[in-house]
Formats: sequence, structure tokens, C-alpha cells
Amino acid sequence: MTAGHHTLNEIRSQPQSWAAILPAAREQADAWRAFLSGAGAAQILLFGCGSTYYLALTAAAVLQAALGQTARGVPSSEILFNGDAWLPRWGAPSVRGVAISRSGTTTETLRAAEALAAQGKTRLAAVTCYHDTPLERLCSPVLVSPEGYEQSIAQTRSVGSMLVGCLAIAGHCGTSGRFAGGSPGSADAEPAGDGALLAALEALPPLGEQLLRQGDGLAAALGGDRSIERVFFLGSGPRYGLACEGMLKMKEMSLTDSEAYHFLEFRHGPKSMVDDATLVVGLLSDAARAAEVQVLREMKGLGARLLVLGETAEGLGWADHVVPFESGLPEVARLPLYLPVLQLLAYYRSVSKGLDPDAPRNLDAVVELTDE
Ligand code: F1P
Repeated sequence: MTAGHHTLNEIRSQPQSWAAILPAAREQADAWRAFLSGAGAAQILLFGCGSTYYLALTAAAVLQAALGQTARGVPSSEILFNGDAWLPRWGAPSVRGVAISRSGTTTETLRAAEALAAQGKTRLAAVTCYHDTPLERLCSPVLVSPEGYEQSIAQTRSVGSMLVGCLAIAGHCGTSGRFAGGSPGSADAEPAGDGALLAALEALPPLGEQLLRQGDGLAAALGGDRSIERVFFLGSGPRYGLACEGMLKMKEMSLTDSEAYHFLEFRHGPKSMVDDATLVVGLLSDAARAAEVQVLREMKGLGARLLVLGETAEGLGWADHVVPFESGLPEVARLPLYLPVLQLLAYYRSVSKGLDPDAPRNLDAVVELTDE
């Protein structure tokens, strides 16, 4: 079997996994509304490890905008050892904990869920890729991605499908117009669901297929360009979690120095590392696009090569490589569209270095800790 066979298959089958989780989320809409709504000023605390921590960052930004409630993403270990930093009056009433875990067996995430449950003031839900796990037995509701299971260690379609699942939860539990800059309405308005977002999610799979086709050649060319020695991923708002995920894939699969920053933060010191062996990957937003484009222009002036992902290539003729989605979808629904090219980039760089993305150095599919 060729190196990275499972990883490439899982990246390329991602659109089907996006489609498969939508009916699962629809079936659970009432349960998630009951879990998240009526929480009043409840804090929603999403937690996971590695890829699923980064997904928690993205999902928290989306849920806070959709529900008008405070939502944060934290590493599971933070809940274990620094609970007071994240939960006012540790175990404050009406906290909704959402565990995110591909396996449902990661020790830190299980222990964090158990600690929150023991407080007696936190209700727990989960988003995962497998049934019959210790996590599923601790949480309710539990959204399982029907086609998120993976042979490979580095998460690709698992995290992409769980992201679509989190967006669907926001769509079922939110209120229409929240994302379109519409009036937020009262925070405790009965969540009627965001039909525009839900409809947009149904349109994602063919767009994902198209990106996998269109972006493959570019990802292979950039991934095989050994003059690139380091990669920086830049994203704002919910895209920051995706930038972190792109960074992690680049490390896990290709052993490449890579970092992720909030877009404009990159100027405040980290840009000192930019030279002509640097690739800067910009995950453009709508709201901050002009400011983000200015950062990219400056980095090109410092010698960086650019890979720009976003809705349109308008005004980007000077950028080295641009992947326009041209989806016509609301911005929040486009979030999964950033992942395929980032994953392919890491995959091709890995195989160009003679590595096997299916067997990343030092890593296991699940981190299970023995009692210290
Ligand atoms: C979490 C995780 C992965 C990472 C690696 C080790 O697993 O840290 O994010 O890529 O596979 O485990 P899970 O809790 O999401 O199963």
C-alpha cells in the first residue's frame, strides 16, 4: 500500500462525511435545543485535545455568535488543572460542557468530563466519531459523525465532519439572521433555527468535492516545494481554530516548522521569522478582509510566498496562489471549505519528504494516560 493511502482516502472522502452528519444532527435538534437553550446566561464550555481542541475554538466562536451566550473552547487539560481560570466560581451553575473527541476515549477529555459532572452543576454533551465509548456514556446528547471514523492517526475527515456537525447544531439551536448581521433579538428568544445556515450546510459537499479537485494540483506543487522551510497559518475569529488545525496537520504529517496566529497578530513580532523560505497561508474572512489582505501584502514584501484561501480572488492578482471558494454561502457555512486544501498541503509535503502520513512520528491515534 502506498504511503499515506488511508490519509489521502480520508481527505478525499471528506465531503461524504460532511453530508452524512447532517441528518444525524437533524434527528437530535430537539435534544440539543433542550441542552443549550433555557440555559439563560449559561456559559458553554467546549473542550478537546489537539485537533479537537482547535475544533472547540472554532465551534465556540460560532456558537457564541449563534446563541448570544458566552462560549469558549479550552484544552481538556485546562479543565482538569486550571478550572478556576475557565469557570467562574469553579463549577458555576448552568454550565453546558461540550466534549469534542474523535475517539471518545482520550484520557484528558474523559477526566475533564468526569470532573465537570462531579461538580453537579454542569450538564455534558459530546460530538464524536464513535459509538459505545466511555465519553458517550458520560454525555447526552451525543452527536456521532457517521462517516468520521478514520484509519489514520492525524485527523482529517473526522475533524471536518465534526465541524459540520457543530455548525448544524448552531443552525438548529440559533436564530435566523444572527450571522447575517441581523438584529440579535433577545438572548432568550425561542430559538427557531437558522434555516439559511442549515440550507447552506446542505450545499457544502459538492463544493468540497470541487475544492479537492481544483486544489489538488496546487497543494501537490506547494507541498513538493522543498525551498519552503516553514509555514505560518493566519486566521481570525472562527478561522483561528482552523489555522491551528492547518498548523497541526503540517507538523503531524510532514514534520515541518509551522505556527498559527490570529491574522493581525502576526505583525506584532512573529513576522520577524519571515524570509524567502517562508510560506504564509492566509484564511481570509469577509469582515476583516481588507486588513488581512494588507498583512499578506506586507509579508510578500518581506519575501514570503503566499497561499490565500477565501470566498473570492477579487483584488488578489498580486498574491502567489489563491484558492477562491466562490460558494455564494454565508460566511459561517464556508468554514469547512478551508480544510481540504490545508490537509492536502500537509499530505503532499509529507510524501515529498519520503514520510508516511499514515504513520506520523511519535504519535498515536489516541493519548491514553496511565494513572501517574
Ligand atoms: C485527540 C488527539 C488528536 C491528535 C492525535 C492524538 O484525540 O490529540 O487530536 O490528532 O490523534 O489524539 P480525540 O480525543 O479527538 O480522539
